[in-house]
Amino acid sequence: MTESKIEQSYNLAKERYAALGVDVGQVLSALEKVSISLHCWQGDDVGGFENPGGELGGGIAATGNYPGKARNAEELRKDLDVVYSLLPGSHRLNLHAIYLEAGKKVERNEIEPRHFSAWKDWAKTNKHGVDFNPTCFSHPKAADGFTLAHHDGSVRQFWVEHCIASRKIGEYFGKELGTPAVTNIWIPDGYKDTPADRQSPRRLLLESLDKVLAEKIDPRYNLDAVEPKLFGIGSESYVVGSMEFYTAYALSRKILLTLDAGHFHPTETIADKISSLLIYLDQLLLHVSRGVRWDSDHVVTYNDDLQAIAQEIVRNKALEKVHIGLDYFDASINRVAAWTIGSRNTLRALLSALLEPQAMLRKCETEGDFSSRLALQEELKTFPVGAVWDYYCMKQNVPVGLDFMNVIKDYEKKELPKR
Ligand code: RNT
Ligand code: ZN
Repeated sequence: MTESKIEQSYNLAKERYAALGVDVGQVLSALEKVSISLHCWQGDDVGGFENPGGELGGGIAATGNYPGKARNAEELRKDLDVVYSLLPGSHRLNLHAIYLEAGKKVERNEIEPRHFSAWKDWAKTNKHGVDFNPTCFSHPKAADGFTLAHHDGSVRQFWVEHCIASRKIGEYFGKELGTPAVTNIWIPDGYKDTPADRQSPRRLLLESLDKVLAEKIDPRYNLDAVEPKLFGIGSESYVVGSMEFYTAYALSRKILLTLDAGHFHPTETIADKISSLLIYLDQLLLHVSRGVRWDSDHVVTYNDDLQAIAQEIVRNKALEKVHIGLDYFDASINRVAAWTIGSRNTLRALLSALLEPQAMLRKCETEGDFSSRLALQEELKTFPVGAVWDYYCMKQNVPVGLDFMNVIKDYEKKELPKR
């Protein structure tokens, strides 16, 4: 498509939205400010660089064997640079502790900011904020599926120390980059089969988390989050860190709660949780993901769930309260494409939500005119959001439409055979 055609379509679209009282120019400046946090672990199937050939374990799994996964941090950054170049706007990176560059084996409870200095330099140069995660899986001390809630106090202590070290790394990124890191704790702890005692591990988890959070860190540098889950691989019957546990925990400790779209019953969506939680919690972290039958972490597609999440963030005026991260790992397709497609979809869903004629819809609702509300909601589904998206991409100097795939195909030809 030529520039003038993109512009023409945009102008027509703009008129359609203006007729509903929506100022598209304002919408685009709001979208420009949105920064989503790209999960480093899509690039190497959650392997990390702690020890070469380390096995992924702990209730999550990446499936597929598409060639070309990043084998070291340099390759991962190179891949990420391509992804960021295909996304309109300026975005963050979500880093896991196992992506350290230490040059030798460092125990998880001994990781330090200096092991992440190359990431910091890269983030600074490219103006990416960084978020962080302790890695409480893929480790001998997590092999029986328990970490912070382990019945053995010495194992718990090890993971407490790892989480404390991780918060300090979050703080370091926050200070260095001038934007707070959200340090998110997810642990796999749970049982495959019916437990005899559901409460004791939860009491231990509470105790461990309180130790992790004992030291106050300036929220300008680091924000803490906890991520609940209903079930995992090997923890089908019971997960210690459930939604109820962590909601109450986050609320009582004034930290963030993380909602992962794949962590609930298959028909339960996280979108409807946002408005309630934001009445009580100041901020949330999202792991935008797509479960298929189970928490399978498929690439985020432009489906109803994603649109509902975006709508809830926008309708609650919560773009500054909801940190939007992605969380999936598909090893069956080009990993740069997986990142790019999911990120572009998330941004496009936010655009679509921002383009909603909220005043009109709410008016129908308060007047009890539900037929008009439904008619408008349905009409909006085929409104020309794509024309606005294309124009936005053009203005942001990133590929329009499918052109991003040409860049990825070229990169794949040049770079991936070397791996
Ligand atoms: C696992 C959680 C967690 C992980 C990442 C790698 O079920 O979703 O967020 O996916 O920490
Ligand atoms: Zn997650």
